[in-house]
Amino acid sequence: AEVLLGSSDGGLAFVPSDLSIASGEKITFKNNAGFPHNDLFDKKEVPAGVDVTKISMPEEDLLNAPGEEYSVTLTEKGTYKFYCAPHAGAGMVGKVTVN
Ligand SMILES: [Cu+2]
Repeated sequence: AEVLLGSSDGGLAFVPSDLSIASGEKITFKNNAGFPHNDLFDKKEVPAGVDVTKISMPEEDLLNAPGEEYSVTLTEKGTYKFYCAPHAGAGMVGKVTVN
C-alpha cells in the first residue's frame, strides 16, 4: 500500500488517510507535497503489545525531499493511528486497519 504525504492540491493530509491492509503487508509513506513530513504511530492507538518506536520513523527525522519515503510492515492485527508531527495540529492524521 502507498500513502502520499501531502495532497496534490497542497493540503496537509495523508492520502488516503484511512486504509486497510493485510497482516504482513508493507505500507510506504511517500512525500508528495507540503513537506517536510514524518510518520509517527500513536502509542495509545495501536494494538496491545505493539512498540511504536519499532514502527515509527525516528522522531527527529523528517522527509524533506520530493519522493522521499518511509516504509513499514505491520503484522499485528487491529487499528493503528498515525500522525505527522509537524502537521498533526493541522489535521495531518491517519488510520490503518490490519486484517
Ligand atoms: Cu506533514
